[in-house]
Amino acid sequence: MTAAQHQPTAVLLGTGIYLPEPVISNEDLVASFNAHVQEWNAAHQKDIDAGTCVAKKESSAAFIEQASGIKQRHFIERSGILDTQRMRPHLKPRADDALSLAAEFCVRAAESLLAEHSDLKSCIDLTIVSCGNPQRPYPSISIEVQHHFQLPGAAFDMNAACSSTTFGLHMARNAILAGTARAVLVISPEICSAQLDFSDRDSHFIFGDGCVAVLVCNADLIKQHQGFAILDSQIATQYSNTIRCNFGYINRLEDVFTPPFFRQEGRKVMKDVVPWVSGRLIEQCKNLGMSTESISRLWLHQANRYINNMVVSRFWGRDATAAEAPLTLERYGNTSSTGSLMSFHEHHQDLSKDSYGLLVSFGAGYSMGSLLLKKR
Ligand code: CO8
Repeated sequence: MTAAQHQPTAVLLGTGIYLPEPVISNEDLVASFNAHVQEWNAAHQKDIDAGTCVAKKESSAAFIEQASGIKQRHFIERSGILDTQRMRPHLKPRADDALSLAAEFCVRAAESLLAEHSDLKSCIDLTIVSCGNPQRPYPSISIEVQHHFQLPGAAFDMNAACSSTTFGLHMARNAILAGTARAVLVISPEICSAQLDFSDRDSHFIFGDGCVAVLVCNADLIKQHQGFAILDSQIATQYSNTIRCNFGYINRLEDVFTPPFFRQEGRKVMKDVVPWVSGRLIEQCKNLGMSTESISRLWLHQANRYINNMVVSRFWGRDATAAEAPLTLERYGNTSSTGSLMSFHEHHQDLSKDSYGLLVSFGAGYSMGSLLLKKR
């Protein structure tokens, strides 16, 4: 093949993850939530008795584990969340010239990855910070991170909700295939505790905080046996209001302030997600001329154990082993766009050379991203 015919291949070379140290178990979370309910109901007793207000119901650790599979999650801080008078983490203000919280998440997730591949640092032509829970509009967190690591090239932030990481990887692969970047760093800092209403029984247990970093590069830069080749990348969207967060600049213009937290119609989401995601994955394999049995592993978005089990059983037409579709949500909760990469980070070493796996996200929007990976 001549140099002109040479087709670049994008390789997922490595990943790094960061989880803040504090952990909140279902039991801790429910104890504080139920104390809040008792205080709230006592304060609103007159209205409850008059029928002008509905008493709040208590939460249950057993329900949470049974309905979602989640047992605990990591957060930036415990005491503020568990304080019934506050119900949100404490965060000390930082000076403008100090590393911001989201950038700190990025640095902690990426530092060992970059140390391991220090020879490639000068080839990182693009840094993408892609997440569903951004800290601020500007200056871009990605530029702050680029500056911190003294990386060349350009940087930008993007958001595709829980599909932010796979959409970021899609952009990274495209840049490598187009020859506009030799290597791309994609990082997803998800500070979910900031947009979660810890006084809402339906959603107080869902999320956790965490960050993933991924280094993608042109195969020509590295040794043959390293990483996973990204052979295909698909993204898709379909408008839906079932998962929504209205936080934004214009909230302060509204006369009646409605707290702009995460909210969802959980049952409807569950009904929509399973056929959409499994159908698209089966179609992706078909279009690539592959059988679903040739896929050894599904690294899926980590929202709910049942969703994943149902997607997996439709995809393969059978139940799968825990190793075929590994879960991390038990320990980390739903860490938004980082979930499938958390699963990949912890569960890829055992795959043999030439094994195939699909890295899959699904999220608000709706949005879905799926990348076909082949172990080199
Ligand atoms: N404690 C005790 N009981 C509770 C609690 C609680 N905290 N919450 C609800 N209940 C009770 C309800 O009151 C209800 O009781 P009753 O039947 O007497 O009225 C009963 O439990 C059942 O309530 P729900 O129907 O609300 O509970 P579910 O079984 O549906 O479980 C979940 C709730 C776990 C939130 C579930 O609906 C779910 O996971 N849905 C999927 C959506 C999801 O995973 N969201 C996560 C965040 S968004 C995201 O990550 C993207 C995901 C998918 C994207 C889709 C792309 C196409």
